Amino acid sequence: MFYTPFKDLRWRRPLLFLAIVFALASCNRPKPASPEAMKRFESIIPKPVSAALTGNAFTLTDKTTIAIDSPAEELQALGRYLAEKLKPATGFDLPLSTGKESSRSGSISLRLIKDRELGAEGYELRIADDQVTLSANAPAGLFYGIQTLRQLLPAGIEQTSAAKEEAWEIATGTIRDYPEYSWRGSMLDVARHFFGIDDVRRYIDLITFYKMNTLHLHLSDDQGWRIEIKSWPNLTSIGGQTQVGGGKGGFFTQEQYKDIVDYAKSRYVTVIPEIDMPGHINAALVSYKELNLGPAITREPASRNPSGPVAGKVHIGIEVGFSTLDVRKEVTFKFINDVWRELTALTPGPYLHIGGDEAHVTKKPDYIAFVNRFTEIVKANGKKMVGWEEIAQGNIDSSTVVQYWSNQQHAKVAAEKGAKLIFSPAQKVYLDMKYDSTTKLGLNWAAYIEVDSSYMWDPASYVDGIGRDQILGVEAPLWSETLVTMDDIEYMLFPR
Ligand code: TNX
Repeated sequence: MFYTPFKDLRWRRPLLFLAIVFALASCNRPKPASPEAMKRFESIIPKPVSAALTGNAFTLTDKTTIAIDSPAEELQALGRYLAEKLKPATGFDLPLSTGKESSRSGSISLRLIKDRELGAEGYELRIADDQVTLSANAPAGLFYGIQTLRQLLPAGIEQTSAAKEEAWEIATGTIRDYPEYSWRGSMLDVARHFFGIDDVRRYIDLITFYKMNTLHLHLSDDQGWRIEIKSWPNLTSIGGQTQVGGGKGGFFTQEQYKDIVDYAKSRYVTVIPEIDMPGHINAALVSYKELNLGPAITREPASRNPSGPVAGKVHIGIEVGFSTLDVRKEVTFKFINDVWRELTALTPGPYLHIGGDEAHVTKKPDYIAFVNRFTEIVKANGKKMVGWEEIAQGNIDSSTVVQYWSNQQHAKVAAEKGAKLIFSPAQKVYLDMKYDSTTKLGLNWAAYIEVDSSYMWDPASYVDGIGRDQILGVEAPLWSETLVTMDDIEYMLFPR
């Protein structure tokens, strides 16, 4: 006979006890985080204010729930957004539940709190091995916390169809984050080459993954006019019909543009419309001859044409600085007023961007008078004016936002006049600059911009005498002279 401890009563009790302890321990025992999960935790872009690992892992499964502490529609929409983002790759249909008690083991809970330090866009993400808690003062903060959560999961989570992942693991710990600047933007040039609403939506999704909140759309330039203006229909029926290289161009109807603005809003992005004036305006000059002062395409300083204005020729090249509105004519201001009245009606955000760059053939006094008059037009529309750095030459004040791109002198003058600045130094953040001399797309007039160079600079110490208080934020423009497809866009955008 063998000796069987289970039949021996003296053994039965302690063994049973051990079995129970073991069973309990193995189901509650936190799983240590994998090195990959810890690495993701430490590589969030942009870098959070603080991120402290605690060493274990939370695993997303088909049993995970999304718990929302309030029935408010905006929070419910954020819950749905999170579920939608997690579904394609995992195949999980994570249910939403509402109410404070719904936050429990196995949930990712979203809640509003009061935490002064986090401000309007900050969040705190606490990841325990059995539960994730995302807290913020306002919905925007929860939205940014969700972006962090996406970055913490294995990269496969971004696939649009079922991904092979052994475990959807997130390292445990606490992340607290809030932005250094309120204007975190990118500009997309839809004028040189036209990009339609699906591309713009995707662009919005891409920039929000990195917590950007501003999309500046460059809606007009010499080569094309891209937004329907009902009172001046030729702008799109003539001025919108081509692009660099002579392709077919295109434009947004006002309905489509509204869709973009609404979509952006659902992603906590403000759209800034730019109509570039008084230069970069050939597409409008081609559309309406009364706006011209002379032959539209000339590299000579513009002079009044004695025989009256003539419509220009379409421009499909990439040279800049040759066109100007005739800013001494009232019809020009009727045009400007009509355009901005219609665009203001499509713009819930506070800013209108008037361009103002490289007006090389506008006489200087005319340019200054133009900027000054524009200040009034923008105010009359109840908005704030944004313009490229050259507008610093006009009577600007603290309500004006000046976008610095190349000339530090203009930036300094703007700061002295009390204006706020957006920093877009071409040598650092012009995403249309080539990475190096072998890059097939892009230009190189400002610099070759390698990835490290685009990261290694600090706006607050970039221009002598301009500190953080005067800087509203940073914006990376993507000019599209050489970009034709969404793939081209993404190649230049990432990883910079
Ligand atoms: C300069 S930056 C421009 C654009 C060009 C860009 C190309 C600025 C305000 N004007 O018109 O597209 O360079 O890099």
